[in-house]
Amino acid sequence: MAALRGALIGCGFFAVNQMHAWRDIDGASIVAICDRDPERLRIVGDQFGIERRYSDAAEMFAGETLDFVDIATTVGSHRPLVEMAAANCVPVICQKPFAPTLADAKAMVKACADAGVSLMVHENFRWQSPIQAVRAVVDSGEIGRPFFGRISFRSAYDVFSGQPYLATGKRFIIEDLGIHILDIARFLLGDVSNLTARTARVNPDIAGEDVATMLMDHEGGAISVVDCSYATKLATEPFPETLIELDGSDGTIRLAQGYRLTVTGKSGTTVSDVSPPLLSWASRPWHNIQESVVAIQKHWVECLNADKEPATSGADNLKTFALVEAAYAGAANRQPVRIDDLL
Ligand code: NAD
Ligand code: 89V
Repeated sequence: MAALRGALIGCGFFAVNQMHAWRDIDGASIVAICDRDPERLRIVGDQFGIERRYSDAAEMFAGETLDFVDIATTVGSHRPLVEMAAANCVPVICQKPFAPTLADAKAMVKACADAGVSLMVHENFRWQSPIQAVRAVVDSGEIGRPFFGRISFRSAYDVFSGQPYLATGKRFIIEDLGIHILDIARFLLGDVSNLTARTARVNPDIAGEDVATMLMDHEGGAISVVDCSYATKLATEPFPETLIELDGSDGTIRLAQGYRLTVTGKSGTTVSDVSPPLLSWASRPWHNIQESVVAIQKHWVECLNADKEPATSGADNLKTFALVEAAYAGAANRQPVRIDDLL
């Protein structure tokens, strides 16, 4: 089968990981790139040997024959670019956060559905190998029926040096990072019916909230706590590890700092190291995230070739995005939010 011809829009901080991943994946290659910043276009074009370069996405769609487009710009441009892909009948991957609002996200899903093009949100955290390892244990039935989960991300890592825009938005940790952790909660425990949230801003130098605590009812009966902080100074900085506690009717799972997975279940207790591999182009501590980028992009190629809906399709991601909206609304009025009312 001929390799799928892809184009990348947005050649910034994170797109470099996506470009490395595309280079590692058989069956797809990036044939054109686009960025409105000529310096970023030059840096990424030269690094990855891409000759076909555009400063305008509309010109790129007009000038290229593409099997898919990979949008790695920041959130403000996601809706027009996804709608442009749909109008050109080009299947599309869009970075998280998918949209500024749930109404925008719904319109983007509809535009792609109406055009009959596949849409995947680059929601990669659930593709991290330690998270996949936890899900495999749940699926094995070893701990029985999960009734409680705590999915936790607490850190004081300086994310602002690489991504300065994170310091300036009115929304910060839930929209940027919590969205991943809420998606992991859905991935492990299923869809959510109700959410209660509290937020705080500890760092006085940023505009948005940097601490969020959420309590959720899952439709299958489990309860989870999702807690996120960028104001938590620890003896050993855990960034970017997500720590997990799951209690089930027959046992427990603990994913602890240092990628240590302890399972106590029907067959006793096992402790294993589920550290992600360090890919040749990856760098610690980002290697966990970097490996998941390869995994989600491989999944996209498999889905496109098999005409299958991706795990984090636009439609699926609306259910994660609704949790983000619910968390902000619920934290503002200190009331629980019913998720069905948003979808
Ligand atoms: P960035 O600002 O470094 O890069 C964005 C690039 O897009 C810039 O070079 C900018 O010039 C370009 N751009 C913006 N609008 C454009 C348009 N209309 N046409 C062409 N180019 C345009 O941002 P970043 O830190 O790389 O983040 C990009 C996205 O990736 C964000 O949505 C962010 O949340 C997400 N992200 C995801 C992960 C993850 O693990 N999934 C990690 C970091 C960032
Ligand atoms: O994964 C992300 O979306 C990043 C970071 C881990 C820094 O929050 O923005």
